[in-house]
Amino acid sequence: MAKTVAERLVERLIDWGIDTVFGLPGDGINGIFEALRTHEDRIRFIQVRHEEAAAFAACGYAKHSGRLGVCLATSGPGGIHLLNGLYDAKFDGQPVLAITGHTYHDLIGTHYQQDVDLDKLFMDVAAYNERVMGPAHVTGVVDEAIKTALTRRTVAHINIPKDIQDWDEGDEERSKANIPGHSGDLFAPAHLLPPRAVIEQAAALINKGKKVVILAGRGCLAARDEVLQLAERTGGVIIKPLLGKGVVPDDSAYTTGGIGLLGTAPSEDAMQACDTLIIIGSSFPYLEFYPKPDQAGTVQIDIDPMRIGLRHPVDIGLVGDAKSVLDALLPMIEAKQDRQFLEKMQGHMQKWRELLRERGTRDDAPMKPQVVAFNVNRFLNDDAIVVTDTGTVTTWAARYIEMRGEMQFSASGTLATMANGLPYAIGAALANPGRQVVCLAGDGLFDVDGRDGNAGEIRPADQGGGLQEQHARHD
Ligand SMILES: Cc1ncc(C[n+]2csc(CCOP(=O)(O)OP(=O)(O)O)c2C)c(N)n1
Ligand SMILES: [Mg+2]
Repeated sequence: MAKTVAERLVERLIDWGIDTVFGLPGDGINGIFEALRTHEDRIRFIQVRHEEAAAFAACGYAKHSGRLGVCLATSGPGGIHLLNGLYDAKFDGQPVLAITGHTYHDLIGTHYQQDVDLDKLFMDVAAYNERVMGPAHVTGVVDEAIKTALTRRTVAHINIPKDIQDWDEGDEERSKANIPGHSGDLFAPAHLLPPRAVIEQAAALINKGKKVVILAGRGCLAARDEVLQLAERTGGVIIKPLLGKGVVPDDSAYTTGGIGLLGTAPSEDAMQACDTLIIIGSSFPYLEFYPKPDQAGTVQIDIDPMRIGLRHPVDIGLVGDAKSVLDALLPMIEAKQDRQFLEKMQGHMQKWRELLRERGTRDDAPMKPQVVAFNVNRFLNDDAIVVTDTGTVTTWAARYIEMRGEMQFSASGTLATMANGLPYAIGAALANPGRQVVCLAGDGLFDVDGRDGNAGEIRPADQGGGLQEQHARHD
């Protein structure tokens, strides 16, 4: 039987290994829902109660799996609702594909029902943004959208008018130029390494340093051992911006924890005193917490050349993934005997930990939020995934949750948008079946999107809500 555009879409997603789509139904995506229904043995649809939650869940899924997150929304208002979650993914560098509907292709631009050009609306948020024109168009567009999202670690968007979703080969007028099957479903990640001479220059700068600070962001999450080795050899201090909270455990002798408004005093002390700064996989935004621009010799390692020198002047930039660059750099780093700077910061950290314990064990009423966050640690598995909302709750999570073992952590870092936590947790749980997932949520969760806000996701199923795996229906 001839395949519809929607079937081709869903089958191409499956070819790319996608097995989870977060979304909310609507008239403008009925064709896609029918295709999801007929392929439900190979791809699951997770229904949320607000499209913003679908985009957050896709972002949480990506953050805690390293895979593409996918969300689906209907034409007009459904697509508009996705935006906040999509900006969150864009700002924190997560690959997310958004799929939306549009009104009938031949009524677009005539002020018809839900006639919102989402491909125009998404021009800023999406690095790839395309409207599907027919059956012969869809496969190539899906391939480019997914490759763009994965390569640039950002948002891609595909929009399909509702009637076109149901078109099949019988409606097709394939252009001669469009050879069937010409595009591929393969993502080949780049493995970049800077020239050896530049790595040597970086090593020489680092070897001169007496007070070394390593700012280890989310780009280091897969390079824990290498970051620890760098600290060990340089007698340096590891500072973790919020998204890098999981890079090294909090009880490591080399870390002074977080930085910024949610960070620790010892990290601020270290930044103010350092003579050498190594920024790895971080675009931590708060400029006032960096060393003064002429204070420290600076090496920056980042996978994206655009980020070199973004927040702080850099003497040497090394472009590549943190693990590979550190593997090449580490043999050139001399083991420093002088541990004065590290030991001084360890002293500050001991005092800081005492302060946290004192605040976390207060017994006055009403109970302080620090006490809750402090005690949550007792219930966390060594591989727990902890996510947090944006608000004062982020401070308690950032400071009091202690990363151990293989624990992961996430927050809406650069967009700092409210009520992301619960949908993040849903995405994280679905990407990591059986793993403990804990969300530190603010009560803003109940307010932010109107009735029950994003907490609509926890309404029991028998009240018409709740997280549930839905069988797509065409009604
Ligand atoms: C979408 C959005 N609206 C408003 C803000 C500004 N803002 C940041 S935190 C916050 C309050 C959050 O309340 P809650 O979720 O209860 O967390 P709490 O601060 O109480 O821990 C607000 C309004 C924001 N960051 N994002
Ligand atoms: Mg609150």
